[in-house]
Amino acid sequence: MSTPVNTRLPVGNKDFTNATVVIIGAGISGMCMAIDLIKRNNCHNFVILEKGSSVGGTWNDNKYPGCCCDVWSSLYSYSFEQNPDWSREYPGQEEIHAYLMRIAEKYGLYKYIRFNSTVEEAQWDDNESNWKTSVVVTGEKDSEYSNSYILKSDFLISAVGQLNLPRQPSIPGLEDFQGKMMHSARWDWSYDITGKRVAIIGNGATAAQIAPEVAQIASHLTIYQRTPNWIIPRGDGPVSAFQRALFKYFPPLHWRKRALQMDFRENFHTVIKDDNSPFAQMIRDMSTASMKAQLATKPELWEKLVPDYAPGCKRIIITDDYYPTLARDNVELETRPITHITETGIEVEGFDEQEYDLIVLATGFRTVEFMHPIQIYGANGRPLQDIWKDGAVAYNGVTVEDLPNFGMFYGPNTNLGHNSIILMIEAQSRYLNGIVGEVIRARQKGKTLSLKPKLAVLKTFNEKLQTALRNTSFADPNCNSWYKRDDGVITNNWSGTAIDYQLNLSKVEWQDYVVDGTGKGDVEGKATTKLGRVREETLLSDTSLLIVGAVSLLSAVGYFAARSKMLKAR
Ligand code: NA7
Repeated sequence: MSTPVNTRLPVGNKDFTNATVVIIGAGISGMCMAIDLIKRNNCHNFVILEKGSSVGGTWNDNKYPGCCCDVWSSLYSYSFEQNPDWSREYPGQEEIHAYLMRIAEKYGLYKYIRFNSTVEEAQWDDNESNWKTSVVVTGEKDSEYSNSYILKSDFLISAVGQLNLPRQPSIPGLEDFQGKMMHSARWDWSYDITGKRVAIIGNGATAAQIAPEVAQIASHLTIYQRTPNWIIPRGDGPVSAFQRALFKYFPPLHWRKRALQMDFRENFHTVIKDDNSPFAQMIRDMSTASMKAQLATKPELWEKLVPDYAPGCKRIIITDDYYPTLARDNVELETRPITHITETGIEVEGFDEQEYDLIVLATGFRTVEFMHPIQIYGANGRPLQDIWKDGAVAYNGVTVEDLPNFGMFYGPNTNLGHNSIILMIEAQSRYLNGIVGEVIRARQKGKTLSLKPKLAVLKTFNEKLQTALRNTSFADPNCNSWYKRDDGVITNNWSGTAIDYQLNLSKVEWQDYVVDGTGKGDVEGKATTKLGRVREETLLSDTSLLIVGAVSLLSAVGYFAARSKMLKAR
């Protein structure tokens, strides 16, 4: 029996190297986990280790011109912190980042976060039943106190995301270029593009956002496309002040907007499930028609821009200004393969070099190596590389074979092509907090408790998932994408709808876990813990909504009337 831990106390100076829970990453996932630790488990004894110097994760990393979300703003926020004030239908990076900083402030998360702290390695200790996480302090002044240390914890959470490690393309000569080169996720705003000759390598969601901004100020822009994408209109625009006021004072209207957007996005899953569905055909038709209409003056590009794979196999790009950008006189689309990067420019097959001042690498992220380059060692010192030698697999996308008391957000097979990732993250947080809750209770009693998924359960889960994925548009062999490995195995995406996933994670089946430690008796006999899920889809008919709306309107009017009466009476 060890000393009971007061998990309500935040980690202070004296216990700097001990925490009940360690979370790696202060992005949307890490913040969600932290908020739920406080709200659901009344646990304050945790530390968030963040490599960067701000919260926001991907929304702090990606600051390139035009950076915005391709999910509607009303749907791209925590369900418990819906923001009535989004200025646009599709939120820009700065607005999302500001929203996340506000949330961190509101929930008092800053006191738990250690910025400029890079996790290099984490090892599970079978004897002590805890994780030992090696942290390197990269902040110059902070490292004067100590430039590295080991942080012990009962539970370890990875919230590093799938899109955090920029991918440098393997193009010969990449290192030789003497001009300016930057990856989209490391944008240098001190570099002035005005009047410059710019190349963008890649034409994915990121390039489609950068190109329209760069084209307006650069003297010349060439976009190097390897594979065309299905592109559909975005229909972006400002959210009027009137609409925002309505959302602020009558939240049910905002909930309704979000629920309708959720319904629409969930229906979009048909495209992924059935490549021959009318919805999939509609995407093909809409994409081709809008491309031809917007590029009426450049018919020579048409054939190059129509994909030969199923819509949804690669991420469908949602934009209003990509084709108009290609129509500009100072913009060129290059589809011949790049052979070489020289000191001054780029060479393509059978053609001389084009010279550039700036090369933008919009070449995506290292997505299939989850958590890379962090070294993880689980039970009996087993390295994660060995556990995942046949590819990354996690039970429900969150817990991993031979990694006791470990949970991950946005892990293997939890990405979506059709809906907001925040829906998945909230479900993961609920589920992981259900598991962590038991470990916390054990620690409060001075006991140890460790949980890891049973191998047989994990295998069955993954086989079912992979069977379903083989029948989705993601699996179309005519396309490569960041959703899958080179051998075609889809390691990143979920097969079903967001609701299917939420339902999967709405309960913890304790029989799915191998339980160990002095507190195992409290968990072993348990059957199921129901956690529920956040219902995002439309719940109320229009009539019920009208009644709810009328009641809130009357309450608001009543409140203001009573308030002004009181003020007058003073
Ligand atoms: P993506 O979607 O992975 O796109 C990367 C792009 O870079 C894509 O067009 C690639 O062509 C291209 N690429 C990658 N390597 C090379 C080389 N070596 N030569 C030429 N072209 C190359 O990344 P994004 O940043 O656009 O988007 C990632 C996600 O972030 C997005 O889905 C949103 O969810 C947010 P390819 O298509 O592979 O032929």
